[in-house]
Amino acid sequence: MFKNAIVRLPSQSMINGLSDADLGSPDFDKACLQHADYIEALKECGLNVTVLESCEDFPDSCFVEDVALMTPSCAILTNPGALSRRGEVAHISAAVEQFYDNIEQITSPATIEAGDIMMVGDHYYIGLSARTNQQGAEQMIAILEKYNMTGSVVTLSEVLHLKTGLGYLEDNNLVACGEFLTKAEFQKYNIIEIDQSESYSANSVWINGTVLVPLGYPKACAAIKSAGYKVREVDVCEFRKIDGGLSCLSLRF
Ligand code: CIR
Repeated sequence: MFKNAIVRLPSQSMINGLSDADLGSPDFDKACLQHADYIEALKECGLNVTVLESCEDFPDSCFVEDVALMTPSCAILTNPGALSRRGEVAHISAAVEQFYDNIEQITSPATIEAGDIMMVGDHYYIGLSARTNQQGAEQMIAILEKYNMTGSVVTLSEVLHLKTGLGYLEDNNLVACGEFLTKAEFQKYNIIEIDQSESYSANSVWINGTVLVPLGYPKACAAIKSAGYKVREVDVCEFRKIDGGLSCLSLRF
């Protein structure tokens, strides 16, 4: 079960966020309303939500998931592969210190963004992506092992981050799309297949028995409901325009 979440309010500069989406610029005012509803959804799942001020210098800084990995034993500050995002780490550390005594740090030349890390119990799958390199994965695994946890590497080629196409819903259930459907390491899970036409919804998030699903993906919603979960839809279409999904918008621990 998770108790806490940290989020950061979107900055007006989000219109300049990194994007391959080709969906136009986000509407800042709509994004703020969507973000407020996202916070509400986290609270409905029983989380205490720490809301950090927006950070204009960093257009992608509302995607706090990428700059820290919060485990039950320690927090690990990352070293984002996107240079424009590296400075976000210094801005999250004070908030992380409020909750953790054990704080570790990934250092260059290793790079890693925690959107590439999926937790399954005390094991962490780490995607090698354009943002996360082999050294990043190795440093992360060494830190996890120091705290009696484990990690393994997953290759990916079709999506930005591992969790762009994959999400663990606890109870041995995964939502997965595209290249992740056939990977050998995931065949031991019950895979809830996300249709390619709804690929964005593969970034759905389990929180304390409820699954947050992005609004507008009816097939995914139905499949997750029929697997027995309570679903809470959240409209994050303005964040999708800069390649952000539901999981990216919070740290949950
Ligand atoms: C980026 O490209 O870094 C942001 N525009 C989106 C980050 C999304 N984060 C995530 O998938 N964990």
